[in-house]
Amino acid sequence: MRTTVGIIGGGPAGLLLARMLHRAGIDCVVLESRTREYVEHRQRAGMLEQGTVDALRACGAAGRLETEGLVHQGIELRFAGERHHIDFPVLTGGRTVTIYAQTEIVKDLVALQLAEGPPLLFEAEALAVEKPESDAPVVRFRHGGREQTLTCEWIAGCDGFHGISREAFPAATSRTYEHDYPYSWLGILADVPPSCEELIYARGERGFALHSMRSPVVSRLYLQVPNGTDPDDWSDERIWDELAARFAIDADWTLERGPITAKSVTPMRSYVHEPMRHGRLLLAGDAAHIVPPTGAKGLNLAVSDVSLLARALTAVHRTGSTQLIDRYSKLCLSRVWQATRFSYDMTRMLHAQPNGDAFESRMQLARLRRITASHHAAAELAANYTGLPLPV
Ligand code: RFL
Ligand code: PHB
Repeated sequence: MRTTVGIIGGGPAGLLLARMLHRAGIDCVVLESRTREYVEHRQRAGMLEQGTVDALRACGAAGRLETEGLVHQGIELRFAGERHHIDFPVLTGGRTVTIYAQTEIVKDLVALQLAEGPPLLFEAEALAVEKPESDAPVVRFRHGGREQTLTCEWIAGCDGFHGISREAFPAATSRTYEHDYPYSWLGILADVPPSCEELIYARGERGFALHSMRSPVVSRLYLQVPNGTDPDDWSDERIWDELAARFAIDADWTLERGPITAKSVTPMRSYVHEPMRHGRLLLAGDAAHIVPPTGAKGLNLAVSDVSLLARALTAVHRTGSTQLIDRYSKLCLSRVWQATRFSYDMTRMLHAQPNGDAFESRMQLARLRRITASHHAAAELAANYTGLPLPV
């Protein structure tokens, strides 16, 4: 098989890149190791920056998002028994965020791709990227029980944190930066209307909790738990009791409970691989970097990476100019490091230290007090949360 751009991974990064390239008249093939059913039901992100919504809209993939997405004007910070509203439009000159599940974005992009787009192969596992330094790099993959090759002009490694694309970077030129946090998130989906109109980020001595949502009738909630926690150790009743305790405030407010339909534990980690390009192989999304979910940046970074990548590949295709491709890694990484910093700060500000460090606890409260007392400090949070502009 031959194509212009071989895309490894059919998550949000790979699928959106394929859509953007298709709209630009560039052919590509997407190889996804899992089944369609699996990728469409993997529970993950839900908060979209305005730039992410704009990118989906610009490539004709926002039809359902326009009607089903929930536009949010801010978030609520809870601490010390108090609630504080952070008003995004006021603080950012009109920006908002949208709640629309990653599963739904993936379903929308898969449907478009199968109907109109270039080939998308499920259960096609990339085994290796070969000759990335040459003009004709190759993806070796297994599909339908046999090994095949896909010869490309460019290869996009969109295969997530556990993918194989990064392995094709020579050790001598790769640098990785990592930070593991001493806690995880227990996430649940529940068939109950959200008990709030906007997301609640709650900090307390019992640990962090987040109230998010998927629709007017489905809630998504998270609890800070120790690393290594087995979700089966948490009965539904224990989860609701702990959530209610962590969200408790002095005012009258009740957390509505309902049947829990999914439960999982996610460790918290920051990771960045530099550079994001080697020869004709370009990384995008979780394949190159991951952030803890407290800043809600992972999916949004995947979208900004592929927006830059599609722009760069389109320039090569139309004019032969490699100027943007040559700057791809540097441009992405500047935004990646800003999102890494923001996610780190949010995580450190909101999670209880497992060792109960009283000084850290006071520092967290001082940071939160500053944000709720100062327009400048709140505007800084709002600018980062709603998304920094794409670098030019
Ligand atoms: P993905 O989604 O991991 O997709 C990679 C795809 O590549 C496939 N693959 C292969 N295919 C072929 N051959 C191989 N050898 C392959 N190896 C892997 C995989 O099957 C998969 O389909 O990466 P992508 O596309 O870069 O997208 C990144 C996002 O999924 C991720 O950053 C977000 O989900 C992170 N995240 C959040 N991001 C946000 O922006 N806002 C949020 O609110 C948010 N909440 C979250 C999150 C992640 C979470 N977890 C579970 C880590 C909440 C949670 C709990
Ligand atoms: C989610 O809705 O899953 C979500 C929202 C905000 C976050 C993390 C996860 O910071």
